[in-house]
Order: sequence, then structure tokens, then C-alpha cells
Amino acid sequence: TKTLKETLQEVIPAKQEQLRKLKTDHLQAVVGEVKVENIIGGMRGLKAMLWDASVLDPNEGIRFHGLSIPDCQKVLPAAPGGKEMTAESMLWLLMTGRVPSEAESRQLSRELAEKGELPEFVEKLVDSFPTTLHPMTQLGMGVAALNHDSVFQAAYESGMKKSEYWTYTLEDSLNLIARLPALAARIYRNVYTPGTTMPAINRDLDLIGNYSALLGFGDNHNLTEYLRLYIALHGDHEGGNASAHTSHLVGSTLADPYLSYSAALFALAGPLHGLANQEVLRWQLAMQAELGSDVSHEQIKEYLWKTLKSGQVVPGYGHGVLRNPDPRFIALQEFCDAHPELQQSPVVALVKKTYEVAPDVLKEHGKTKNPYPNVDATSGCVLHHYGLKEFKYYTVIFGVSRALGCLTQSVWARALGLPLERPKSLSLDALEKLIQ
Ligand code: CMX
Repeated sequence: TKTLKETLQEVIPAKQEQLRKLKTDHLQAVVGEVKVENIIGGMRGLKAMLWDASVLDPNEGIRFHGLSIPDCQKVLPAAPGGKEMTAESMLWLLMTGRVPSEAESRQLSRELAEKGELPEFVEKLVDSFPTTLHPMTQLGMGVAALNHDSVFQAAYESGMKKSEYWTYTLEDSLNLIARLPALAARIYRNVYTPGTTMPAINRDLDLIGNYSALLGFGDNHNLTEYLRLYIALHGDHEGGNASAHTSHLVGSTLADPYLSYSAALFALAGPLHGLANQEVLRWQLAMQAELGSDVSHEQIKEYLWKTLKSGQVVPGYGHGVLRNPDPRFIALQEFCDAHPELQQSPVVALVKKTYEVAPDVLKEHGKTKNPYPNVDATSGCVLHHYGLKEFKYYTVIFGVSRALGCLTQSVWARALGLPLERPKSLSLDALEKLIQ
């Protein structure tokens, strides 16, 4: 069985060659045009980044190296005793473009478990945060502090060669992914279950099996399985989304993976991006509190209009790229359909009922280009049902997941020698001059 690093060593030369050919033969080829719309419209639709691990189609949704979500659910190895794909399997696919064997996936689980302990000073740092500090702020700060042990930074200072950048970036990335469960779980325990004792990391468990146990939910097999699916699905969503793009930009300065991923986490912490899953639950619970649990479609419709008329967005709906229901939303809904206990949950039922009404209301409202749900519309209600009710924590779970894609790209950016990112900006006057 090869390690992840050995497999990467095998696949990197072909990609380097692909890039070399583009550089030598096609540097001047035109792939699109820049309109004023792109410049003042958040660069929506502008083809301006290289990101190999996943591509987002507006209608079909995400594909990871060409594999759709249902494909991944079929071929990616699950944890022993489980059915859902693991984070390690997804990481292996994202990094190498290959589907790992069970043995490869298990070996990676073992490697990550062995690296999973936090340095003591980071434990102390996290323990010193006020419990009122938002869990995402705590996560971003904890990740940034882990750069104390960055092997990339140390090797850069001692003069490593460019061709070695990716190996140190990989080592940092795996160390960071390995430590995220302990960091994220410590934040949860400090804020929500203080005084409880965290178990030690179990070297025979997968990353998310350990995360669930560290959080205190190790006995809940269905929640652990849900977390595996959730984290694999949220792992990557091409490069232009705010967290991925931030990580890529910061990494392009040769800041180490800890610094670039902590920056990404602060982008994820915005309500238009990852924080939406927290907002969805807050909004659905407020709806439930106002209308009771047995609500009609008509009542939900009125509640949606109330939200819209008060100038707020409907959280969990709309997307910068997608123009159909998000296949991640559908995969999580299918998880609900397959688990009878979730059919009994009033919040899961409310999310489903909202989905039956919201697209038509948003179409009539007429603003959003995509009236359909994104993954955040449903991801929180299942956590809530299984007892992970503290919705301010939900984006942290997203943050544990998105490391898979962002750090994969960090490794590839170094393997391909991608340059510092530095687009051209224009002032309003300069823009006006250009269009005269
Ligand atoms: N409810 C109400 N209005 C919405 C809306 C929603 N769910 N989604 C978009 N709109 C509005 C926008 O605010 C914008 O209004 P203005 O013209 O007044 O500024 C208009 O519709 C056009 O927006 P768009 O082009 O369709 O959407 P954007 O690409 O600009 O933004 C997104 C995408 C996700 C920020 C937006 O749909 C939104 O705010 N959704 C709610 C928050 C959310 O669920 N975010 C999570 C996204 C997934 C993720 O990254 O995790």
C-alpha cells in the first residue's frame, strides 16, 4: 500500500507537464472577456483561477475530479462499520485524483490519528478564550497559532529548494487536518460542556470517528455517520468561493498552510458564506417558535415574505454559481429519508416543508438568480435532532471540512509553482475612462 505522499509523487509530474504545455503553447489564448458587470459584481463568472480538485457546474453541482456526489458515495471507502464515505477517502481523491483503496484510506486514518494531539500551548491558548468569543473566531485563532510548528516555514528559513515546497506543504497540511478535530472539539467542550473530560485520540478510528468522540457523541453512530457525510461533502467547492479563494490568495504569498487556512476560516465565518448554516437554524427555530411545530405551507409562505419584506435574505437559499437545488442539499435530505428517527424530528420536517414553499416565493420575489436551497439549508437540522444543538458551533464543523479542499490546493499550488496572486484593480474614474 502506497502512502498519500508516494501517490502524489506519482501523479505530480503529469500535471506539471500539462501546465508546462499550456505555458509554452497557449499563453495568449483567450478564454473569456471581462465586463464592467464582473468588476463591480464581485467578479461573478470571471474565469480567473486554477483549481484542479473540483469543478462546479451551475446546473449539476459539484464534481470532485469528475466524480459527482452520488459517484463518490458509491466508490469512496467508508469507515469500518459505517456506510458513508470518510473524510480521508475524500481527501485522497481531492489530492491525487484517484479513488483510494480501503487499505489506503485506513492507512491515512492511522497517520492522521497519530498526528492528532494539540501542542500544549495551543490547548492553553484556546482554554484562555472567553466562552463568549464566537467559536469560529476561536478556531481561526487556534489554527493560526499552530503555525508555530510549521515545517514549511522552518524549511523556507533554512533555504529549501522550490521543488521541495510541496512536500513541506503536504506535511503541514496533514498535520493541520489531523489536529483540527482536537482543536474544534476543545472549543466545543470549553464553550458548551465545560468540566467534561475529553477521551484520548483512538488510533484505530477515522478522523471523523475521533472528532465525534472528542465532541462527546462517540456513542451516537448515526450522528457520527452524518458527520462523515457532511464533512466529505463540504470538503471542496471549486476555487472561487470566499474561503477557498482566501486560502489560495494568502498561500500564494508563501505563507504556510496554517496561516492561509486560518484566513480562509475568517471568510467562512461570514453570514453570506459558511455562517449561513448557523443562520438557517436560528431562522427556522424562530419560525417554529412563532408558528408552532404543526405549520401549514401557507403559514411558511407568509413567514418567508415577512423575512424578505424586512430586507433580510432567506438563509440557505441562493448561490453565487449554482442555479438548481444543491446536490449536497439533496444528499443530506436523502440521509434524512434513510433514517426513520429523523422523520420524527419537527425541525427536520420544517426544513423539508420550507423547501416545498421557498423556491416559488423567491421566484415571485424576483431578485435572486437561484431560488433553490444550498447545502446550508439542511445541514444544521440533523445536527440539532441528534443533540448537537448549539448552532453557533455549526460553521466550525464546516471549517473542519473545508480544510480538505483548501489544503489540497495549497499542496498543488506549490507543486505547480503557481505565482503570487495579484489581479489588477481600477478606480471608478479609471473604469469610466476605459469604457468611453
Ligand atoms: N434571499 C433573499 N434575497 C436573495 C437571496 C436570498 N436567499 N439570495 C440572493 N438574494 C438577492 C441578493 O441579496 C441580491 O439582492 P440585491 O440586488 O439587492 O443586492 C439579488 O438577490 C441578486 O443576488 P444573486 O446574484 O442571486 O446572488 P449572489 O451571487 O450575489 O449571492 C448568496 C449569493 C449565496 C450570497 C446569496 O444567494 C445569499 O445571500 N443567500 C443567503 C445566504 C446563504 O445561504 N449563503 C450560503 C451560500 C452557500 C455557502 O457559501 O455556504
